[in-house]
Amino acid sequence: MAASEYQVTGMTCGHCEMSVHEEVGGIDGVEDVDVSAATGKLVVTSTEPIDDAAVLAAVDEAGYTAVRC
Ligand SMILES: [Cu+2]
Repeated sequence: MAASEYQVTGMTCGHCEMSVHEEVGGIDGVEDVDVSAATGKLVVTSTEPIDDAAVLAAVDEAGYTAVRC
């Protein structure tokens, strides 16, 4: 199990959290997604170390911008 942390900008509410959760949760190997619009914190738990580029692309797909912490 591996956990990676990211900082997301642009989220304002629960719907934003859900969009990010859905997109990131769709990545292969992702077990759990913890995302907070209040702090912008995104923690991705995965079976294997996750590809940062895949997470950043998924967040971008949801309409937000993320950087690896
Ligand atoms: Cu929102």
